[in-house]
Amino acid sequence: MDSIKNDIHPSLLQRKIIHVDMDAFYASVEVRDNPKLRGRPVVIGGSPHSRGVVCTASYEARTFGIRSAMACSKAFRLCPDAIFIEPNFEKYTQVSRSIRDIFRRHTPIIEPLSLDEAFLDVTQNCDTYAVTIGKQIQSSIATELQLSCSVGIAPNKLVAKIASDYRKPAGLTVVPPEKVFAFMQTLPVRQLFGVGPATEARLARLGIRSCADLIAMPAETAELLLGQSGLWLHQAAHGIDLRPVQTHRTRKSFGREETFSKDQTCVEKLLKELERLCTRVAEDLIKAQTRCRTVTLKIKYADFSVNTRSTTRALPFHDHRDMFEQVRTLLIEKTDAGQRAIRLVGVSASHLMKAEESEAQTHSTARLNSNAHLFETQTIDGWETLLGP
Ligand code: TTP
Ligand code: MG
Repeated sequence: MDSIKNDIHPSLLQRKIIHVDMDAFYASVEVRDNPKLRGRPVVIGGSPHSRGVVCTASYEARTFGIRSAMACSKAFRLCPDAIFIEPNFEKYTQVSRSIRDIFRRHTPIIEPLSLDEAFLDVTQNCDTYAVTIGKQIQSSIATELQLSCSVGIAPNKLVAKIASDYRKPAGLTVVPPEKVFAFMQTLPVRQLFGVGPATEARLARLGIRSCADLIAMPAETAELLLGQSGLWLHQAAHGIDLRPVQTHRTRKSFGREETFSKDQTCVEKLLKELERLCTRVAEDLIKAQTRCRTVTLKIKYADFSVNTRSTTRALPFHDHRDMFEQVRTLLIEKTDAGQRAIRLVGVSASHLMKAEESEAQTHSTARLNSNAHLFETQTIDGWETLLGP
């Protein structure tokens, strides 16, 4: 990795990536459609007296400390004058499609990350500078959709995404290959892809707060301290990311969750809601012509602490009843349901298999082993334990 410090890493000379992220997306769409809201603190989420959380807030509302994922009641306490608006997902999906149409004028290599952000690979656009494309996109979005976005341009996805967040709103930040290393030096580790609050705290306990701290240590030390993810983090801290822009993202999971209007301790009521969620997830799986080998139960207790428990099987789950039976077992055996109040429950399905693929596997496995249930595995605190014979 030392060569990176002196020379430009070869991977930084291979791609030109643009990351576009809309500014205060849901809020900006609502303000656009109701000019009376312009300049006012706007919060998208439930009503201030509901138990919902804030999806996003206009920049005016952010000056009061209101942030995404904050309880609406807290947002109301911070700014009683804020205007609270229910999200209109259909509308945002429609706007998101129009934004993608604008991207497509410049390249077919687009990887949407959510409704409001995407990576574009413009390596092949040899006759136009990436900066020019970034500015054209900002200008089209402003004139055609009356919305603003921030743009990051860099030799890879990691740096482009950090760059788009560097100057918001309506910013455009370019990090050319020769500036990547210096740019990364200045950043806190939290900016690296995959570093959430838990990893950030773990790194801080090891004295690692900035990318510069990671850069200062040999890769072997990072691996020794943090395992496999230490190597990725060490590389990322240098601004190296080899991931291509992926145009076809295959879905990895389907999930549904519900926040109760009142914290729940009654196990029967929890089970009733979980049964409903299993039915909805199973419907989603059928629509996508897929089946799952893992079901995960998510519980958020009244104190907002979250607990997930899952079961993975060698063979896919049959239907919503099969999933629900497993979820019921997880709830009763692996959570504090009934003893601690619960705010939210969720069910998700992962380890997806195409329906026909799972049919083929079911038949071949059935021939090998009629006691397939003995191959169930269970994930406990991240460790896979074989519950087999
Ligand atoms: P973000 O891009 O994270 O936020 P933003 O576009 O509102 O603001 P910024 O200018 O900082 O980019 O998320 C895009 C949209 O996704 C956001 O408008 C609402 C939704 N969202 C949620 O519903 N819940 C969340 O916790 C977050 C972070 C976003
Ligand atoms: Mg955004």
